[in-house]
Amino acid sequence: MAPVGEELVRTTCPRDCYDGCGILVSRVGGVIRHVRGDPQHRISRGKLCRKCSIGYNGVFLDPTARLTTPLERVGVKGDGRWRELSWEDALQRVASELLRIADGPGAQTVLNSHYTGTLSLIASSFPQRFFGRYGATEVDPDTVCNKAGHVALDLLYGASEVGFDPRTIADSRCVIVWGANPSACGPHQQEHWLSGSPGPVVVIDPIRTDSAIAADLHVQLRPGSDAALAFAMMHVAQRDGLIDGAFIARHTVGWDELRPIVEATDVSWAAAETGVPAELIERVARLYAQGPSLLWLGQGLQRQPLGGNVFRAVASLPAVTGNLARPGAGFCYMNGGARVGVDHDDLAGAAIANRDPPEPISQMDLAAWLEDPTRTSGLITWQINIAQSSPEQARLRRALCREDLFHVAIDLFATDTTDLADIVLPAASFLEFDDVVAPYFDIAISAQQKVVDPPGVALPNQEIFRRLARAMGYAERELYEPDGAILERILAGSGTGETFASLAAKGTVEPHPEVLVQFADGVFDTPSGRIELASERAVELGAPRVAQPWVDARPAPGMLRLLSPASPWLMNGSFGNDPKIVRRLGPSTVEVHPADAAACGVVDGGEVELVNDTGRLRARASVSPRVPRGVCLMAKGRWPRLEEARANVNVMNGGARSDLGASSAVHGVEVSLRPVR
Ligand SMILES: Nc1nc2c(c(=O)[nH]1)N[C@H]1C(S)=C(S)[C@@H](COP(=O)(O)OP(=O)(O)OC[C@H]3O[C@@H](n4cnc5c(=O)[nH]c(N)nc54)[C@H](O)[C@@H]3O)O[C@H]1N2
Ligand SMILES: Nc1nc2c(c(=O)[nH]1)N[C@H]1C(S)=C(S)[C@@H](COP(=O)(O)OP(=O)(O)OC[C@H]3O[C@@H](n4cnc5c(=O)[nH]c(N)nc54)[C@H](O)[C@@H]3O)O[C@H]1N2
Ligand code: SF4
Ligand SMILES: [Mo]
Repeated sequence: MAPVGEELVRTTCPRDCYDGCGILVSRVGGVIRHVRGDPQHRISRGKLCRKCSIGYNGVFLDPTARLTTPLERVGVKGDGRWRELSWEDALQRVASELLRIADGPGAQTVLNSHYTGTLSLIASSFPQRFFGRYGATEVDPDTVCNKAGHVALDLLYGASEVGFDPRTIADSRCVIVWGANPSACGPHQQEHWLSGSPGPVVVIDPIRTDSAIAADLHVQLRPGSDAALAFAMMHVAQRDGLIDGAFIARHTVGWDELRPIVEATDVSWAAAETGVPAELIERVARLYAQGPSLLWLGQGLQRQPLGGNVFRAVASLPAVTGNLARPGAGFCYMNGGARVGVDHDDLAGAAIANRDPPEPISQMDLAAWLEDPTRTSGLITWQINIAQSSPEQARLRRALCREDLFHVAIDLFATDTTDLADIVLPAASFLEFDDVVAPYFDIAISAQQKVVDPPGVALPNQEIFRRLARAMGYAERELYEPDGAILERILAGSGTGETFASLAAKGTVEPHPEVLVQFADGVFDTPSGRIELASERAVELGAPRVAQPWVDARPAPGMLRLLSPASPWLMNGSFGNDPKIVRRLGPSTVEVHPADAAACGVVDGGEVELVNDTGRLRARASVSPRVPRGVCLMAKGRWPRLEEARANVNVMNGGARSDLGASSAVHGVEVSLRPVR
């Protein structure tokens, strides 16, 4: 029975997740009783995922776990002694340091490092107005996650954030999930969308994930061999007359260059390279090519040394087989805010940005930049936990300890990154301010509604940067625009006719009542105006004109390829400090195939050490046939500060970059494994 005085508040989960769940919060006497899925929401259907149902009712509501007031370090970096400051004093201190740096070595020596702690539109983009005005060097956010895929799709299709409309699955006859793991990363899409596929579901993943188990076909290939598989599939389609010549002629350029490579691709060669039986390749190729088929391009797929080439090869499939521009067909990497009319440049203040902004740097270079006083004097980290998520963890940690690096960290919690800052600023959580969310799989727009006041004096990101702008003495009105005005503009742009209040009452609105057909207009924003199977721009980026059937070299004897994708219990690092989640996670574990375990002398449950040139880490071995030979698996996102070794999997990540976009190739890391006696 509902308690007396219960109010229900509808809101939205703003995490970096395919689902975009609707939430219903129960509040009594101004205090949150519980946070649950909204039963009326088409995706969440009354249930949050396992991590959020724990974390949003656990650490997110625990004021003793949250940062509640600005802090200034008093001891040496990292020794954990702090002094509380008022907002005014904290922001005065930040402003005077930033002005000192701008007058001395230059604003470009301050790095702006941020990512997707929240994806609500104002909180994630408004602070960019400040950084543009100041002239800081941006640490290109997507380079730690999905940049190679964006660049590859942009080369081919002139767009990477225009995906299929998921509702078109009703018209499809086959869905391929290629290098994504919705069972962990989009659990509601797995349970309610993928499971409703009218045709067979194919999962292409080296790991036997829960998505692979639930699929009709699991193609368990070697990591980094996907381009060979894609070429073999195109070969089968071409050989069996399943190529769409009319579509190719009308909408593509470069088939004449791609075709000879496709024709020369030998299916048995691809079978040997990928480790996938030739009959299975043939079967999946025909299924896909006959269509109409959907192709979900995962982010795990491109976090590879040749991730850009892999993506170009796989993403050529829809064009060559005509699985595009018709119902039930298309590909999806993600659907960007522009699909619901969001003007990102406007939100991020492009109009007031420095005319000649410094070149962004790759997250892969973060440690090298931060350890170099001639290149960096300052660092502002907001909604990112670099000491958890970035490569070269030990080197980065040493760089963050530089006493002459002025570091401001903004977060909800004390993290490994805030631990090493000079000034720590407390951010409000999504339950504590109004905003709007545009999910990146479904084409929808949702309200994030304030439920309670923030703990202590915590503030939303955007308000922190408004106050900082004032402390800097900046005049541009864009730096002070209130949330209400921005919300109104976003909603006007969405064409939904909603006000914030009406959207909040509904939770989520899908602006297009009819199911969209991807690229129905046949317009592609490439130099030729067509899909560029061959691309001169690729050559300018140092890549071949057309995708190639290239395969990563196998690990040297004694080495295993270490995959570190998402954990179903964590959202990147978020919730890694929730006591219940920590218990569920148990000790740090590495999964390894029985044959490799035997070869390394490793036993199930035994303690092992993972070693490579970048670092080493101890873990508990879990011997499992879920993982293929030559591969080991350790999820991302544990908090170094809660581990005995003060490190997580990224201590072994050397920061190698992919072939396109200077993006992370973390799934190419190799390690050796040995038992600890
Ligand atoms: N629970 C949970 N959900 C999340 C996140 C989280 O941390 N936890 N993170 C969010 C974020 S930031 C992102 S970017 C998305 C990512 O979500 P996804 O797009 O699903 O990507 P990943 O989980 O990184 O990896 C997906 C799969 O790629 C596989 N893979 C690795 N190498 C290869 C390869 O060479 N070939 C193929 N075919 N597959 C390969 C991995 O085994 C893994 O199962 O998830 C979001 N959702
Ligand atoms: N080994 C390995 N490493 C990886 C990956 C991998 O596959 N393997 N994946 C990479 C990928 S895909 C990604 S996206 C990155 C993610 O890396 P990060 O972005 O560093 O992920 P989190 O650790 O979740 O850090 C987000 C922080 O934002 C905070 N936060 C949440 N909401 C707010 C807010 O409103 N305001 C502010 N100021 N802070 C907020 C959270 O408390 C949290 O500390 O990790 C990358 N690292
Ligand atoms: S993280 Fe994803 S699955 Fe979990 S509640 Fe949020 S939107 Fe839903
Ligand atoms: Mo990501």
